[in-house]
Amino acid sequence: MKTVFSPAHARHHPHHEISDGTLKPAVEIPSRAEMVLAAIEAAGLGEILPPEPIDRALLERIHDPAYVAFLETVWDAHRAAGRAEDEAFPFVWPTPGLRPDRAPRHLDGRMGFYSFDAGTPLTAGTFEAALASASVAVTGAGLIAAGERSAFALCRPPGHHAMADRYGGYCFFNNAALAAERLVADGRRVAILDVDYHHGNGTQAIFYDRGDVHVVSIHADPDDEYPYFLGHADEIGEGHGEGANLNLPLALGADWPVWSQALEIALGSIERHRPDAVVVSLGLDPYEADPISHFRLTSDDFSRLGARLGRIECPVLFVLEGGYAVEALGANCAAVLTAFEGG
Ligand code: SP5
Ligand code: ZN
Repeated sequence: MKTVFSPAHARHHPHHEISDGTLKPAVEIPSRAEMVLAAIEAAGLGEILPPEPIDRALLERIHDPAYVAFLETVWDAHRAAGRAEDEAFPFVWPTPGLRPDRAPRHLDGRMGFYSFDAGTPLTAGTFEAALASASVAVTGAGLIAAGERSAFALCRPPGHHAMADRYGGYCFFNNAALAAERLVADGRRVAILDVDYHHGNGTQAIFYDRGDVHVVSIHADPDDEYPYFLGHADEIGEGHGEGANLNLPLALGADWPVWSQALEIALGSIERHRPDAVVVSLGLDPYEADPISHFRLTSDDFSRLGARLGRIECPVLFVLEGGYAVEALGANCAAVLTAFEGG
């Protein structure tokens, strides 16, 4: 399996996040991608390719052009405002009842307008890193379009929380959605299987009214876990997308017997939609030792997951999402991908 990777990920370098009610050390850090890269090299997974530049028109079919322009210019605005700090957090949002229809002029208003949480700082190279991550995903989709049976998009920063016009959950551009859109442009019916511990609220929202991309997610119950405000089982899609969104929320503490039951339901649903390509939003944060998560998958379970996904009949693109147990992250990711190939 070929991997697509860009060292530009390291230009997004947060030091802190706001979570657990306070300022904490960041968990979405550059060493994550380096650990994954080292592990797939050690496993001999296959060739590692750089991304091709992303088609801006494709980027702007998924993301609002004004949002893309905001991310592209926000750090200059941060410096122009005389701010010397090396990361910037939003802190005020246009919640219901306020005006959601206009982006303010002020930097703080704009950060709030284009985000939905304070867990996701902007840094000097955030735009370049996020654009490279999106390019990695779309290049991976291009490999599938060119006839590969599988490919791995080693994305960082992750993407599945990113909305059409808002960042959050450590995500800026929705890499999996962009990859799916690239495959739709190739004439394919696409399914996205999101196995990250957190609900992919951005992916769901982007495709909610579309029937050509089927979105299925296994995640921690949003009553108890981030992102809290989306991801329930009664969210089934709307309009052309009615029936094309499936949420499988699980109680905290889910282990392989529980989790793999949801996986079978997810794969059954995907099979019934007869996709020509599957994009797997591969979060490794269901891991038992993940520092911010509460599922109990073991490293062996990730091999079981990979082997099971290896039985999907159409081509599969893996897109890296979350996973914060940095020491085990590479091995767990390589376990999925090598078992996929060998299983
Ligand atoms: C891509 C991805 O996995 N994003 C996850 C964003 C989660 N942000 C909220 C983190 C809340 C952490 N709470 C930790 C509780 C354990 N002490
Ligand atoms: Zn996650």
